[in-house]
Amino acid sequence: MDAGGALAREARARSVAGTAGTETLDHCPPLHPSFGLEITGLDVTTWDAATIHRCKIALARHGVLLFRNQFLTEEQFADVSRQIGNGTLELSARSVSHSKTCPHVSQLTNFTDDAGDAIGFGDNSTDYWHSDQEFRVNPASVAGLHCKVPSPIGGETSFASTVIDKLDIAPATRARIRDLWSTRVPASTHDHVDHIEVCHPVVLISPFDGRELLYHSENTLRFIGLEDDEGHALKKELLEAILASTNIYSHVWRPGDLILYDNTQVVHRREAFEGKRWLQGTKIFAPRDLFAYPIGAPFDPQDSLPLSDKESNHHG
Ligand SMILES: O=C(O)CCC(=O)C(=O)O
Ligand SMILES: [Fe+2]
Repeated sequence: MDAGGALAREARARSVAGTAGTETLDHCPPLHPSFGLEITGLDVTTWDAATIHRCKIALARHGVLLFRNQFLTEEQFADVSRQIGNGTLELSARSVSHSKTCPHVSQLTNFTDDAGDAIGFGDNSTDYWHSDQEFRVNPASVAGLHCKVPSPIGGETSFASTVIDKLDIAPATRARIRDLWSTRVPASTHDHVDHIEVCHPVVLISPFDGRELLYHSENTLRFIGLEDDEGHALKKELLEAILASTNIYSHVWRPGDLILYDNTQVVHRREAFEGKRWLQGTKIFAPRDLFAYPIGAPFDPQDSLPLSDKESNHHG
């Protein structure tokens, strides 16, 4: 048997294994001891179907994927986002951020055009821990961020895992939240979404591996069926568990970084920054066989008591 033939057979076997999803990317370096992977040695503009499949599995298992040195056009970023999801993207809820040439890519930046007009959403007053799209009945729950210009000071994006097994939550609380639902409303700057209150389950189940995921953030407005005080206390208890310092990964951006994250496995926020910063974002409908889905419903505020009016102004 010649060496070339053996190598070709091996490559074929590898590619078949990849197609079947048996070859994982789990050897890649973690971003944090309990979640996230940096996928190395890959160009997302030329990845093949088997590699895309392996990346979907890696995202379903690890919650956050980082790819360095991906200098993408807006069209390439939108295509990559469609490929990692179910093929459909959602528009950002802030129309000021819609790219003029590729509206499903949002411009997250304080850069201005030649006339001095904003080219995107540059406000930094909304840096709360959140889950993208949580104010929608049907959230596009996977998201992409692509770095064009990192800020010279600060401006990391921080992620905290919501995988319940890894959180310090008392067993009694864990049992209590299993059948609870909570609500959200859009921010006042969200002009591209219905301004209704929506409810979602507090605990989601990953169809990939059965893990329980906490769908909870600073934007949680009320727990259905709980009184005000009880709701406040529960909100605080759950946030403290998610935001334990050992449960957070803060990403320091470099130009060309691409991050894909599953909003059911992490919450995130932008950290304070100085100077110019330019990220781009996509909101991605996830394949339902691999990712938990926070399918919700409109909620009638007459049915329950609010946590407080002021908390409805948090956002991301
Ligand atoms: O700019 C960032 O670091 C995060 C932006 C973000 O959270 C979003 O667009 O949903
Ligand atoms: Fe976000």
